[in-house]
Amino acid sequence: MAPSDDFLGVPGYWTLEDLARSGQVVMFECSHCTHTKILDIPALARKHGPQTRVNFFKRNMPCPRCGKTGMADGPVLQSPKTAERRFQLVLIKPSHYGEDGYVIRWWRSIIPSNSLAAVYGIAAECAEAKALGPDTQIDIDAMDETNTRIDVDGLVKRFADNNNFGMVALVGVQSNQYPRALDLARQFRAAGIQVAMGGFHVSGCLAMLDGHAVDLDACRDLGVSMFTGEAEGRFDTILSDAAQGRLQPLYDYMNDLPGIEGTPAPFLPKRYVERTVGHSTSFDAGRGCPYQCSFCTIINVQGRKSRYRSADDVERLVRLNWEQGIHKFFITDDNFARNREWESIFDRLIKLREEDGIPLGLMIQVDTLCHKIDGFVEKAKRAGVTRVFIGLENVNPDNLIAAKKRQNKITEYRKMLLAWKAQGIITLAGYILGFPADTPETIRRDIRILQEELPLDIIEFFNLTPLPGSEDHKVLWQKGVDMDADLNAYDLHHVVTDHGKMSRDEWLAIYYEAWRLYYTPEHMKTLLRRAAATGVPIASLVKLLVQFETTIRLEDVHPLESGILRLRHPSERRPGLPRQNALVFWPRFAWDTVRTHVLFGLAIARATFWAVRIARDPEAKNYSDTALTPVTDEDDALDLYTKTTGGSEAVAHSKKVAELTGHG
Ligand code: B12
Ligand code: SF4
Repeated sequence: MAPSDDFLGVPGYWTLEDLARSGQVVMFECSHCTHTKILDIPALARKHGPQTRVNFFKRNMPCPRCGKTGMADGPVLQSPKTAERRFQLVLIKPSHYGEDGYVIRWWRSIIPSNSLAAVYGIAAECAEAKALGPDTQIDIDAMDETNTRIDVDGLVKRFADNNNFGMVALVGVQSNQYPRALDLARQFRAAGIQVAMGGFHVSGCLAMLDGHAVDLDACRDLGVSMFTGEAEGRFDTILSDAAQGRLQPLYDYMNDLPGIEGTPAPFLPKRYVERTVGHSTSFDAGRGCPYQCSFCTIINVQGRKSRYRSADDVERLVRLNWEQGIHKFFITDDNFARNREWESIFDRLIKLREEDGIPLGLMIQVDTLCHKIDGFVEKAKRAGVTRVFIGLENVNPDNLIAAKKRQNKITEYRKMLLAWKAQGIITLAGYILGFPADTPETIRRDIRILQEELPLDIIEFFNLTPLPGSEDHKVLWQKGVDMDADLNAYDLHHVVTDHGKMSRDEWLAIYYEAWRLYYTPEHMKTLLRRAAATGVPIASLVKLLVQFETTIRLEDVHPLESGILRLRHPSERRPGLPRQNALVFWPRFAWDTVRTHVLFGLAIARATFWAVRIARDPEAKNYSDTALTPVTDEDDALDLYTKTTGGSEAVAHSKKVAELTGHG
């Protein structure tokens, strides 16, 4: 059989002779580094004999780039004409610089990038639909810099081999990643490669500021095209402009947010997902949040109206992933409880799990009132939720009101957390430090309240940060209040502006202290005891405790940016900082790696030892403490209500509401 002119397939049984006769070009794609290579059929036929089958090369030919064998995705046949036009689309989700000036990068990162998956899904559909015409193939490569080194020289060469026909897309760029994104862009632009950038920094700034702040002119100066809003339904326009070498300086879709039902789902092929610990992937089942927290950028970029994927969309993407063996998902909606379709989505996931046997494991994000929605927590459990992230933010009602987070009622916290505990689901909560009423003393007191009175597992501390795109930032910026000019520091792990009651140094010091105060050996043991008593998976909790206890202590990186085995490369140091001599750099790197991993190993051993002892204790199931005690009238005496400013008013208010409505 001779291949037809437009045939695309995997004809592994063809011989080299068949191929030579057909005049087609054969393309292999390396399954390890995605390098593509056009095979020289006559040369191979001379070397291996004309009767050698194509499959032989698939298994045995080393990749010219990474040297590994296994060209899994090939061979692909194409006519010589079509193979001439291969648009190179390289999607890069940049990381940012750590304290030592090196990019934060790991052998394996903990959390997948949904922004990357979202743009990949859209781009893949454009490629499949031949968005650049029938003769143009779109080669897509996706890199999350938190787990992949961006080999700029290699990429520049790849583009040069294709006459720079293509584009680098800097994806999901947050404010803290903007300086790194520009440093990458600068190198590609110097090689004449087209670059476009999207994500929360560009979108947030254009939504709230004057079109130039914060530092957007840097993109204009470099000739980097900016994209605001969402890419669904627009990406083909960008690709087509790039293919004609005519990328516009700005694509502004900020006031035109698309519906996302039926749009391409976030998706990453397995070879990328494997770069995260636990091989989990992600999708957003919806966008938009009805609330108005003043520190939040999301409502100003994705809007306050709930936009959602349908249950059919979700089933499709789950099945697509299950086909590649992936069944763990982070549903990235900021507040899944306010997704209008939460119930139909949960029902479908329950069906996939209980009837079709897909062993779903889910993490979701919700608000503090989610337990009041009938059936929400119970359905979450049946759908496969094992971890839930709650935007608790603070225990002091005055602080919550200052942040316009009025929907957070501290009188509901215990009920909500106990509802998740009753289902054996691990709770993680975000806790913000640096609200107006905070001082080091009140923060210490509040952490003790969190430990003793709230049945919470993991706390993630953040510094209140005026993120570009938020109302807080806009107000400070308009008033000309001093804010750190280095966007790299807007990672919520730094302090970037002043506080009324603490100096910046005091604030930063209490931030580090907060982590130490919460993750004491004593409290970690209490958390494991609570887990054993309530049926929370103890091994899973051990992993989280080790991650959250060690990342700041050993790496000085926020745990949400953590991973396994921190990697560094001399080329990844922030421009402006001195390049270290290789003879100094590598021995230091080796020493740091050994030292950190010995300490990391000890932390794992210690937590495992505690967990095994607690799990084996015949009394473990009978453990109880104030936090685990069901909510009663006696709760009024808790420090949560008596010690915080506004706490007792919150109790009085909640009682009044109960009296008036008849609901307890
Ligand atoms: C999931 C999530 C995470 C995950 C995964 C990261 C990720 N980006 O996927 C984790 C937990 C790791 C994380 C960590 C952090 N996050 Co986060 N995160 C989110 C969250 C909730 C969802 C991201 C998402 O998937 N959005 C949906 C996608 C589809 O939207 P998108 O990224 O904007 O992409 C669309 C468009 O922008 C556009 N687009 C994007 N790129 C490009 C490129 C081109 C060329 C084009 C044409 C279009 C385009 O097309 C996409 C599809 O429509 C957002 C809030 C939100 N609702 O977006 C916060 C958010 C992005 N995170 C934020 C922050 C601050 C952080 C941290 C620094 C803080 C911290 N310590 O937690 C760390 C940084 C670590 C890191 N390496 O990313 C801020 C960023 C604000 C800002 N101005 O910088 C946000 C907005 C939340 C907030 N607090 O306001 N985060
Ligand atoms: S609840 Fe969360 S997503 Fe909604 S406005 Fe507040 S911080 Fe933003």
